[in-house]
Amino acid sequence: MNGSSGTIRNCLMAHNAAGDGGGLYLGGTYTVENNTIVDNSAGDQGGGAYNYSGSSVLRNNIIYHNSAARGINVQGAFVQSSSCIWPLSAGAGNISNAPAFIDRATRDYHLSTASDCVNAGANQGWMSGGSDLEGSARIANGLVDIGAYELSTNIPLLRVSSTLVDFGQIFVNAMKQLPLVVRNAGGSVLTGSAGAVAYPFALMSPPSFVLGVNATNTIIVKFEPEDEGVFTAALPLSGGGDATVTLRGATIPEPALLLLPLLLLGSGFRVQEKR
Ligand SMILES: [Ca+2]
Repeated sequence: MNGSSGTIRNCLMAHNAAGDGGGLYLGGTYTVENNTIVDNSAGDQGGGAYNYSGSSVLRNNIIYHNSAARGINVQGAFVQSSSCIWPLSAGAGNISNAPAFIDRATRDYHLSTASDCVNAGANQGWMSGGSDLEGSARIANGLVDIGAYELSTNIPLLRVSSTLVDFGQIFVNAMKQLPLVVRNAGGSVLTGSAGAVAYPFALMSPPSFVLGVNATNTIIVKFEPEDEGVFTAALPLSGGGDATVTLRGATIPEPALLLLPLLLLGSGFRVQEKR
């Protein structure tokens, strides 16, 4: 589409090829929202989408797994927000993790429950009473999903603030605590729990949690090594699709060992003073 304006909404554009703009070629001022633009290729610019002139809005789109010589997924003037596009661009709500489709190999581009695109879009006025690509309600579970398909099952979805809790280095026999926030990104109550973790890590808060829609719970994890070394352990979380968080920490040498070379150096100076 060239030299004009308009809205492109709720479309799947996949497995196309072009010189520029493998999935979508624009030249103008468009609003591009809630589309899934994947597995396209461009010989030159913009494997997923290319804007030749003007500036277009990209909102709530998945533009991923495309290829091009320049701009693997997107090239040209776009204002991006609440979209799943690699590489990550500035703009509110953008994410860059892979979209986690049901089965990309068989071209099933529905979102899986593990997808970070679920409930990660920005709601718009047209969505109230509106539908997605398949005619399902455009908003399920209170928030619109990124992409053309809404995950309509009304299930709890567990999300963690980070898949890695890194304690860095502390002294042997020292102790450090860090928080991990779990959230229910789904549309019904989540009943979950944190499993046991191995030494030298331990949970400092109750392992079980019940989360309403969009509610959070903070799990406190302790790192208290009694031996030197580098430690990793898995923190398994159950409920809402489950998740596993990696715990990592290491020790730094005992203070006495650090001071030993300084003490030897100091005694050397005293010997010289005697002469
Ligand atoms: Ca949703």
